[in-house]
Amino acid sequence: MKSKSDVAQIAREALAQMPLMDLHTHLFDPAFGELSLWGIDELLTYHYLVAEVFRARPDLDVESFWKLTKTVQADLIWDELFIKRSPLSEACRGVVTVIQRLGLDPRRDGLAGIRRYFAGQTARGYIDTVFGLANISEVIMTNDPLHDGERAVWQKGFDRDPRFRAALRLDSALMNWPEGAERLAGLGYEVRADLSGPTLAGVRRYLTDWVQKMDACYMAISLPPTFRHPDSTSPLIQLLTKAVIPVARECGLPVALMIGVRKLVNPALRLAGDSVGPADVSAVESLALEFPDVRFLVTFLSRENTHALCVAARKFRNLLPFGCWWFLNNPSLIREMTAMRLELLGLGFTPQHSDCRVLDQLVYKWDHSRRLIGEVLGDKYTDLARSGWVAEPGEILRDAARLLPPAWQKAGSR
Ligand code: HDL
Ligand code: ZN
Repeated sequence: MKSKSDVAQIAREALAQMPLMDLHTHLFDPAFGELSLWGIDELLTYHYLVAEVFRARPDLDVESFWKLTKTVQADLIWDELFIKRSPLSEACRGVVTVIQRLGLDPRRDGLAGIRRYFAGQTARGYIDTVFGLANISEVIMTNDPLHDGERAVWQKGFDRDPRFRAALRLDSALMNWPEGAERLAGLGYEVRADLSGPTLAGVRRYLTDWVQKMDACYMAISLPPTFRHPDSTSPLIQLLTKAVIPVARECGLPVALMIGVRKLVNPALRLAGDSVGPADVSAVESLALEFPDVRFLVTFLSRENTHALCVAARKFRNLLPFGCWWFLNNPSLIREMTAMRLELLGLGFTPQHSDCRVLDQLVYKWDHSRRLIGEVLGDKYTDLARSGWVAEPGEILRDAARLLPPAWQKAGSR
């Protein structure tokens, strides 16, 4: 029987060493070529760091920055956020973690030395390096058939790398309807701006076609803080309840709702221009109540919604809270959210996804999160032991794999 003091260490080691599946990323199978981002210049020009360099350089003209080459943008970011200032932000520290885990020394090698390392890598070889260092078994991509470049690869067909699973992303088709209608029609789906006639059947056909073509794990959509359900005035609610959810039920897939994004509050920052707003958690309770046989993977962008989502998940077993998303993916908030979720939901949630856009980020986003989640989980086992229940090592490993399973199918069975 292990002692009380061992359980926390066993939990931390379990999180540190277990292979796991990454529920939501923007990474791509290498078959997607240029869409698959990797390397130091992509790491440095990640939109999180772009937002930060503009704060470091209020004099920097934004449009002039965008005209710079990626290499020059990276030089500027490195100089401002790593040389002239210590890289203390989570996004900056992440770059340091990646460089160090690759066996390089960011201060000794400098940007030139780091670039020389990457010059010696191949895209496919580097995928093996990153998945090995991060100990990731598979990632789930974010796939959009209405993105012309991505669709062309799907339509041409390719030998899939089993480490890259698919998720059908719905924003471009369904958000701000009828903005997507023309593009759906362009693909041969009979849809009308007023949702009349064959439209909902046409959207269901689009969803079914692409869920099958991609072998999608789930369908996902990001939603504004104003998202409400029920809402008889909303075309989006019609599309969700009469197209997305019926297809999810038919295909036996969950629907991922990612709520709280205020798009492009500062358009000049492009991808870095989105912000956050507190949303109405009762909307997902209402959906869970109306569709008890459909599973909803739910994450909110606002810290303020975290507790209410935990309570909602206690009321509706078809709600699965997941991840510390985007602006919440920081140590202080990962600790707070994971403790809150363990206390309210036990093992009935998915603590983290990486949201990586650049392949190398798998290394740091999971290094940082494994340590944090392991610490919080370890504290909970210590609390449990103090209360009189000393978990066995095998039980701790079993529990950890429930929280962060190594494969998608296992994620489905909570
Ligand atoms: O909508 C999303 O999936 C978000 O994750 C956005 O892609 C966001 O820009 C992002 O990369 N967050 O980390
Ligand atoms: Zn994302």
